[in-house]
Amino acid sequence: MSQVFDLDMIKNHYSRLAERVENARKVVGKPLTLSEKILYSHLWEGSTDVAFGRGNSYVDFAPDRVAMQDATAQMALLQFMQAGRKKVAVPSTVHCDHLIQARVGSTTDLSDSLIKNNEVFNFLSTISTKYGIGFWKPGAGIIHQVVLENYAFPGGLMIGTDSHTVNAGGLGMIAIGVGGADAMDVMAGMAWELKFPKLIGIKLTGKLSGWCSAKDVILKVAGILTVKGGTGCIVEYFGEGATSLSCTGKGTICNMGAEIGATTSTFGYDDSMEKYLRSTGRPEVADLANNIREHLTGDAEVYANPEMYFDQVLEINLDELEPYINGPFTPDLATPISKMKEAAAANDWPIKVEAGLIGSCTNSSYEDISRAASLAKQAAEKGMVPKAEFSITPGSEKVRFTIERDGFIETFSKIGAKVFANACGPCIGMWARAGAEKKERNTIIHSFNRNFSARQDGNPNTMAFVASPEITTALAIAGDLTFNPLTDSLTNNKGEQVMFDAPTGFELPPLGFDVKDAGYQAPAEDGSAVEIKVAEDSERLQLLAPFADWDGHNIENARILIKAKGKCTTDHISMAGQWLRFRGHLDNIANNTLIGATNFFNGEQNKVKNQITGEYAEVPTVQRAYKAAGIPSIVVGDHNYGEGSSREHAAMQPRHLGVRAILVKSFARIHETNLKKQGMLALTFANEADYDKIQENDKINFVDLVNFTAGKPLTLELVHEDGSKENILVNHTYNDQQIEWFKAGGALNLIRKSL
Ligand code: MIC
Ligand code: SF4
Repeated sequence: MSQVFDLDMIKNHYSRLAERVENARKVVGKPLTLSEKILYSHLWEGSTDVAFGRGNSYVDFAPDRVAMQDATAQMALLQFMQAGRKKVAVPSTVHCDHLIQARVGSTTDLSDSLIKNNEVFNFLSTISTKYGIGFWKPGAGIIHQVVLENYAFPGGLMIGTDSHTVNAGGLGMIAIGVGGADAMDVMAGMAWELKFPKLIGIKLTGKLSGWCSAKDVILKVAGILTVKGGTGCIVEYFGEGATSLSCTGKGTICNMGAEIGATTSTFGYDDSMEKYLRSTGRPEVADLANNIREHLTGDAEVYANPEMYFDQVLEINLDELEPYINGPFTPDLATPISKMKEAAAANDWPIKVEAGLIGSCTNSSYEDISRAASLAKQAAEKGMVPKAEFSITPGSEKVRFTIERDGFIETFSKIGAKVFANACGPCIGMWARAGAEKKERNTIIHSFNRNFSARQDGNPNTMAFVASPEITTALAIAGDLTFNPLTDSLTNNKGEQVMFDAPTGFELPPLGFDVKDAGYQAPAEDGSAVEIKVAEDSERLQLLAPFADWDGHNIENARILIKAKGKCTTDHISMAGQWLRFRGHLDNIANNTLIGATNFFNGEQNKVKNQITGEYAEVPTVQRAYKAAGIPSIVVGDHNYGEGSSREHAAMQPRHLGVRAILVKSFARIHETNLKKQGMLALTFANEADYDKIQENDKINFVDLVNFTAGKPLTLELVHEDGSKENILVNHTYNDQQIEWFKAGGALNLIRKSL
């Protein structure tokens, strides 16, 4: 039996929507995009008399719900425990999905992970029970798939401690990834602040056919906008092409909008969403949404003349789209499949595909799996088996149960595919890949969203390419990166040349979804008696100690811990994979701080100069030495620093180890906020070229930190080794409130004080 969660909250919101949208239209003074309707109907103050400046007004919002996954929930809830509340203020959920390692297959892997992560799963289950949080057990599925199936609703506003929270845009939400400290604020009943985003409109015309799928839309968009093109923006899709896509296909597109740095992406409510709501057991929500359809999509004038209402407009014709393969090492290096032969040769990418992996929150819907299965079936019938290792990770137990019932798992098994547990698995480096430790150069292809160095198997020489599940399947069978299933044939076991027919599938299960045990655990009605224990000697969990407040002085004689060269994502700052086990223990996880970043001065990873001894050592070791000696330090970086994950560990670890400031050319949004929340200085070069002025043995003095003011740049004095000095200007985006966080040593300290 299915259950509609929090129906009253949805009813309540919908009952006020018409009035709020009308009011917003008056204030803004023109027709509204869907994004504006959702944002203006979720103001913390209820309404406003002034329109907000896109890209500059800080606005307080009241999200409808919060979602957290196991790897980030630990830190979010360790912080929430200190907020002094009995219960969460808005509906919230925890999902156990990141900590399950893919090794031999679903059943064994799941039971192994229950043993290995017992302490953490228990902590999350108990703390959820206590504070009124819905808990999804290990094996229930990947957070974003479970949220789409159960909680997402058109017109809603949600935040989640994971960058792919944006997936729920597929069901017409504004869903945004945040750090745990932001989630804590909302669960503690406070407003959630966001700089009012700019708006990118993407008009989709035509209709997908043949080998193309929703994934190819976002792979193409990533190629156009690049990994930072969406920063500070909401991407709103519209047009006949948009309504022709399935709801989960829309989810795929929104999901991977995280890879272009977009705050989120969304689509207006339409028939595909209605069908999905009904199919996932929520006809009540579909009926409610149908009554107010016009408020759950952008105004007609906006979609007719998008240039007048969006800050940037793109148009993509789905009739002309071709499948894309993006990578390696970055999700925006987009190659159309017809150009792969040339691109691979020109870049010397290994052509042999060693592994093909289907799954992740991006592409693990019933539709995705049914289309991939149609190719697996053809392979079996035409006498082919995958040349590469081939695996499938279903997105949720609901999807897994249904695809098993419908025979797809059997189809995959016939060609030797492995089915892993319903979890993140290889997407987040939880993949015990045999031989990865040899660090050989090799190629893999997957249907996930991220392909940063070392992300899937810990091997920095693995070149991971991102594609649709269909293309992933075809290339795993061919074992060849340059195989183009649209034009090329393969040799089968009888030595004949055979070609694939284009994949086919089902938008939704023809027989409906089914599941025996979806894996949900409801919280206690009254959790006040529930006790939360964290063992003193635990290596996995550690209660948080408050960070020190600012001493009121300029920072002086700061050393450069590392000047990072090129890409420095959250995976470079705080690696996942095996390190996920320490996500609840700040001091232990701090031992991976910046070990993946490349040192500008020697081109090496995890090797920086210790200015006390003059010797080179590992980044965490050197930083611990500075901390012990009371020497302040700063980290310098390039563009889009902190791209990728929402993990606030990437901000808390340097903070814990005593780093004072991060100075870069530009930041990714979530990471910048995480730094501010944790009481760090997040600064950008006013003049990008000043990055080149920073030398390895420099000492840095803050000249005017004592006058830290919103909207005013700061001055740093660089003292070079030869005694010469020069000043540089650095910008920041702190508002008054955020400056208070800095002074207090972090936002949580302010809450602690108010208790
Ligand atoms: C990811 O895809 O990198 C993650 C793992 O889901 C992260 C969250 C985390 O680091 O725990 C994300 O995207 O926010
Ligand atoms: Fe999990 Fe990968 Fe999705 Fe992150 S991107 S939530 S690791 S499946």
